[in-house]
Amino acid sequence: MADLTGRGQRRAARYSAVALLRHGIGGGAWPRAWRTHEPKRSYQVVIVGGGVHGLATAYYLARNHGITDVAVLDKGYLGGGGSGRNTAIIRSNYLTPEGVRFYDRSLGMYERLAAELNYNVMFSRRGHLTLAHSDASLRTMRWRAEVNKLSGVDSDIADPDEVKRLVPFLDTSAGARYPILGALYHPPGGIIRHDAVVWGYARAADSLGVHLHQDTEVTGIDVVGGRVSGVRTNRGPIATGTVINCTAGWSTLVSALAGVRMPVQTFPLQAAVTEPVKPFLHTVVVSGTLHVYVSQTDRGELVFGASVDPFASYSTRGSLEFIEGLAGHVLELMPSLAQLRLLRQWAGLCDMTPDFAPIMGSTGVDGFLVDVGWGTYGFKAGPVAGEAMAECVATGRTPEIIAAFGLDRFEEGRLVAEKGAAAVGH
Ligand code: PYC
Repeated sequence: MADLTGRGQRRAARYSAVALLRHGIGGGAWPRAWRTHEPKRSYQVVIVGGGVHGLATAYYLARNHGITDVAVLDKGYLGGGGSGRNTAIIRSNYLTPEGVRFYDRSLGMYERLAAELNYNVMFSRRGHLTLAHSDASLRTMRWRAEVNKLSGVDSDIADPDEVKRLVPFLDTSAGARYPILGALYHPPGGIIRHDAVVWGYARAADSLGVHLHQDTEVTGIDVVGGRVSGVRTNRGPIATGTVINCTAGWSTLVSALAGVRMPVQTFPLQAAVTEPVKPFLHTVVVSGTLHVYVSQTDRGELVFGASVDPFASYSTRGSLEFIEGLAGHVLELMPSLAQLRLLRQWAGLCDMTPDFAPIMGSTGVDGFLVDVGWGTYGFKAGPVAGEAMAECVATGRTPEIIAAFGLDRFEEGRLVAEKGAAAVGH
C-alpha cells in the first residue's frame, strides 16, 4: 500500500463490517497487515524483541511522541516468544500498591485496545477467582483484596457458596482433599486473544512508519565510552543511540551484550489446551495450592497452566511429568473433566527476578534501556509497559508509574515483593 506521508507511514486497511461485505462481494486480497523492509543502516531507536512489549513500545513511541524512526528486531517471528505462549490471562489484583496501579492501567488499556487499533483482540472480562485452600492463603487473599480496594480496584473475598455459584463445576465439598475455604474474586479480570494483541500492535506500529524485522538476531551491542552506538545483527550492523531490551527468556543474554548484568534466572512455564467443549466455565479459576489455572476460550477449549518448571533452562518443550501433575490437580478441582482429551502442550520462558517485579528503565550504559524480568506476569503488562518505555525514551525521564521497578533497587534494597500475587506457587 502507498506511502502516504513520505515518512514511511501508510493508512492501514480499515477493518469493519462494511469492508468485510465489500471484500466478500468483490473478492480480492486484503493488504498485508504489516510490510517487510531491508534493515536500514541506522535508526533512532532499536527495540530488541518483537513480542507485545517491543511492539507496544514501538507503537507508543510513534503514536504518543512522533518518534517513527524505529526498528523492532526479532530473532524469530513476531509474537513467537512469551507473547504467543502465555495463557492470555489479564488481571490487576496484585499485592503491592505499585503493582496494582501498574497492572490496572494495563487492564484499562487492554479494554480499549480493539477500538484504538481497529483490531479485534477478543477482550473478555469474565472475572478471576483465586481459590484459598488454607487459612494462610485466605489471609493473603484478604490482604490483596484490601490493597486492591485502596487503589480503587474491584476485588473482594468470596465465600465457598459464592464460589460454587460462580463455578458450579468446582468441587466445593468439605470432603475434598484441599477444601475451598474461600477465594479472591476480581470481576475485572479475564482473558484476551494474545496473538491478536501482537498482530494489532504490529499493524498499527507499521502504519505509523515503524520497521518490523523478523528473523533478525542481535549478535552484539556496541558501546563506546559508556554509550550505545549500535547493534550487530545477522543481517548486518545498525547504528543507533538507543537500544531497548524487550526480550523475555533471553533478557540476561541480550543485556550481557551491552555489558549489563541482570538479577534474572530463566525457567520454562508449561501450558496445555483441551479439545473444545460446550461453554461451562465463565470465570478464570486459579488454585495456588494445586498449582493450576484454567479458563475456557471462546472456541470452548480449556487452557491450563501451572507453576514454572523446577529447574532453570531455556527449553520450550512440554514434558510428561507436567501433564501427569496437571491432570491430577485439575481433577481434584473439577472431577467431571475426567473424560476430556488434551490437544497439545507447550512451554514459554519466564525471566524470574528475586522480588517477582519487572526491571524497567535505564541502566548503567547510556542509551541502553530494559523492559525485562517479567516472570509470569509479562503479557498482562504489555500496553502499560510499552507506554511507559516510550515515555522514558522520548523524555529521558522515568515515568512515575515504573519508578519502583528500576534496576538499581537491587543494589539499594528496595525490593517490590510481588511474589504473593503469583497465580500459583513458583
Ligand atoms: O499471573 O495470572 C498470572 C498468570 C497466569 C499464568 C501465568 N501467570
